Amino acid sequence: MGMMKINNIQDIKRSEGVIVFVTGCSGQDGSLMVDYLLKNTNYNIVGGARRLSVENHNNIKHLENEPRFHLINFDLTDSHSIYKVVEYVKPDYFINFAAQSFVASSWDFARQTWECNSTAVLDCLEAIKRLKPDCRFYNAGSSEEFGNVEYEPQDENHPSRPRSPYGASKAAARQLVKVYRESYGLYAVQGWLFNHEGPRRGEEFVTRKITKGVAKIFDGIVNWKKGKLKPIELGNLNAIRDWSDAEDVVDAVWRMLNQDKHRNLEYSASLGGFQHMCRTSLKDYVVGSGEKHTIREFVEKAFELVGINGMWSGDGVDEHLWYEGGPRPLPSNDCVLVKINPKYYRPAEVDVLCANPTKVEKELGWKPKTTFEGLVDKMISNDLTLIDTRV
Ligand code: F7E
Repeated sequence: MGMMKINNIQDIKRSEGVIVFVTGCSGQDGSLMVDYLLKNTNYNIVGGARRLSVENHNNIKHLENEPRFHLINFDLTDSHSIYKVVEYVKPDYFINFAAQSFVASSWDFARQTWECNSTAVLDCLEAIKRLKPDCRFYNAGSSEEFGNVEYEPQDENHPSRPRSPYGASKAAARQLVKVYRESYGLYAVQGWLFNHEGPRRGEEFVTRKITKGVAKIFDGIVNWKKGKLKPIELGNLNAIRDWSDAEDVVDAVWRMLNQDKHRNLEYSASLGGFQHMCRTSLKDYVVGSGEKHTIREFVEKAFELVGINGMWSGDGVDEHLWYEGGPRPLPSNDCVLVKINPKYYRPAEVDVLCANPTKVEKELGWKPKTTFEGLVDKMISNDLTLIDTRV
């Protein structure tokens, strides 16, 4: 497999058909959005990814020879980069999945988080308003905006109570999206996406960290590689999250961008009619499974799926998961599967998140396909394959 071809923006000719611009297209959500659009529409897709000295195109390398996909270098924190795309490509949809998306890093890089997740969103809105006012804009919002929650499950009316610079940045972006929608009639929406995962998830997020760690331990036990039997080091096991399959979530995003089709909204073909619909009828939706699990339960499910039994002992920083049996007996019975490393504790924690997806299901017809167990299984199977190829 060669290097991905990077296109010049100027060379992407505005064709007759619809063009969708997806930022963060080498990330989990961006790449899944591109796959979804290739499968479900006949549109052309321009994908923006940041140029890195060491390329990371794993999530899009299967698109190398896809004629409807055009990769460009793009940096959300450079307003010129945004303006150039909107000016030359004139996209019909602008889906913003680029972000500083790792909550834990947002304390260490608070300003960068703010610039990428809030200020840059303002630049997108401003560019669209000036150069392509009928472009539909989606910004990735987050359940982290709810933060220190007031009630469960959280719906669209839950107040914004962020607990991290990340949550605050997404909450600010939401206000900007709303202001531009109401002031200028832009089709601009921002869903509250609860945690969503899959094989393309970055390895520092807790789900992927666990499935990758479990796959390594499984391999270490089956093939008896003592050096590989390293415990997975985690932080707060008591946090509760609502995990969905990211593939299901991008479908909800596309529905949010096409509310007129799902909710039979009337609007005249003129820009005035379009803007009136945008000002008066568009909604932001909560997207999640409505099911909650602790990090500890995720760990248990992951080990269970590869046939490893564990037993918990201790509390707080002393909590451990011990090997109790599985694919083979081990020479010693002191094998630790999981231990706590306090460096993964956060300065402030969001203890529990759980979505109330009633509105997105009823009004947009969204229906997730993957269950919690199905999701963990999908991630583990993928991580086991990655190990196999290295043996
Ligand atoms: O943490 C706990 C950690 O980093 C989940 C992003 O997509 O979803 C994601 O944010 C929980 C937290 O995701 C470790 O303290 C324990 O309570 O997988 P995470 P997140 O922070 O929930 C929201 C909706 C977004 O919008 C974000 O962009 O797991 N946890 N031990 C740990 N977390 C990590 N990362 N690593 C640990 O070792």
